Amino acid sequence: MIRGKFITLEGGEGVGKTTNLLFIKDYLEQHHIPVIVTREPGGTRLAEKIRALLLDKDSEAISEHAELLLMFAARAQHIKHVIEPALTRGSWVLCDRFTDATYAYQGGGRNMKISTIECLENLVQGNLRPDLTLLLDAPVEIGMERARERGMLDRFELEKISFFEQVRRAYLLQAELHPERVKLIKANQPLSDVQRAIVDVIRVLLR
Ligand code: Z5A
Repeated sequence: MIRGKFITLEGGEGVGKTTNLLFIKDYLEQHHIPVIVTREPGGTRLAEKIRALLLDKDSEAISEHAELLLMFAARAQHIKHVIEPALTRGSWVLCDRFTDATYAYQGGGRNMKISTIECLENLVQGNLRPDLTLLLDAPVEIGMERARERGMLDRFELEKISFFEQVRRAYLLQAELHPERVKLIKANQPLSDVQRAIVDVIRVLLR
């Protein structure tokens, strides 16, 4: 059995990850590729409970270390019960956020040590890394405006604009550090143009 490909979608608030994930799923299915769609934090029953704890804006103040460890606890469950089994049976996995989000939010946004994140990444993931990461990038205000229009904001979405600027910079750094894996897509253009750029990148994986 040929192992499936692991594709992640990344970017700040409201850049269009969820919208484009469904578009990519349809595109792959049209090419007869078995695919599952999942998300982080989340993707299993336990990991979804951890997600609810992490996004709850009314919880007690969550320490930075607790936040980081909860992200990786959810990820460990997700990898073991969803991602690895799917890849092994030949299915492709499309995941709404993965560890680049940890480098961006906990590393960039919260200023946590990159070496600590790397250590947890190696512990929890072993050799598992995405085959392709689509980084949807747009000025922070555009994404925040889209998120605001959607209504209720979660614990992360209540952060200050400077936090999201740091997140964006950290994401762009990930693209610089891993140019072979992380492909930058301009997300502040009409959806049809965003999707054309996505197809150009995905097509290469299909060859
Ligand atoms: N987090 C973390 O800190 N560390 C980690 O390791 C991980 C996550 C994995 C939950 O993520 C939070 O967890 C997240 C980071 C943290 N914090 N926040 N915030 P999430 O993925 O669930 O949350 P999100 O970023 O807020 O996702 P989102 O708001 O759902 O955004 P999106 O999926 O990128 O956008 P969308 O729903 O597809 O689109 C938003 C709207 O814009 C929608 O109405 C679309 O129709 C519209 N849209 C999309 N594209 C376009 C274009 N091109 N033009 C015009 N309108 C558009």
